Amino acid sequence: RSLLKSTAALGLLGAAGTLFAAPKLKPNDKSALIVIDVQNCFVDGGTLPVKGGAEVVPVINKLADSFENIVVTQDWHTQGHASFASAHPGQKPFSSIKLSYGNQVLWPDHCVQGTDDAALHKDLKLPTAQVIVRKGFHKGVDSYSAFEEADRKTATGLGGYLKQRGIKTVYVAGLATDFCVAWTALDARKAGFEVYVIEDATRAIDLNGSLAAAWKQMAAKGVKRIQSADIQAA
Ligand code: VGL
Ligand code: ZN
Repeated sequence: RSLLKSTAALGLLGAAGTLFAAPKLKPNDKSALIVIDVQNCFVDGGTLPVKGGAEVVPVINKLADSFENIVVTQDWHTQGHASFASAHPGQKPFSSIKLSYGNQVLWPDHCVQGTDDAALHKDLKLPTAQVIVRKGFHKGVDSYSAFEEADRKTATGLGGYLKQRGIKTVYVAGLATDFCVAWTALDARKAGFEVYVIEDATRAIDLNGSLAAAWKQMAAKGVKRIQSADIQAA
């Protein structure tokens, strides 16, 4: 009798497992996937490689099938850009300095406009993407965020574009989790969007604890951290 009882209990547990499994997220016509900076510069062989950067490509290609609206970004710097260590005599890549608009991490020269290094990764297949936003093209100002430059004044226009198209929810993927993905996600919240970051569709630079700090800041601002498997496959 007790055996019967526990078998029944196990059965119930099993049923509960299927009944209460988290429902998948279903992007709709008011959702957009924002694919951040999946460019040659940020993968092996590029000028600022992010560890495992190319691994996001198949994940993003598959995710794209679930989205009606897709935005792609490209880091798109001038030669001699203010975010390049080489533009500041005596400075080394991955150090920080103060510029007119605040602190700036200095990077190796990367993603220069029109170079193969700045091109989108050749295996990224997003035929239905509707707009490509380029950012960081003002020589004196960086722009990690796809919404607003680092002076925190100059808009890229992406917020207006998404709003005019009736988009309410954005899902952010790409490179790098702790810089351009995080800044974009935070600015999307600031602009009033519901925001998900798809963790396994991102890879991080992780400079001096920047990855943990970015997740903490995003959580504090209501950015939701999810995995690609949480999204309903097409
Ligand atoms: C990025 C550092 C410099 C990024 C861009 O895409 O996360 N990081 N420029
Ligand atoms: Zn950059």
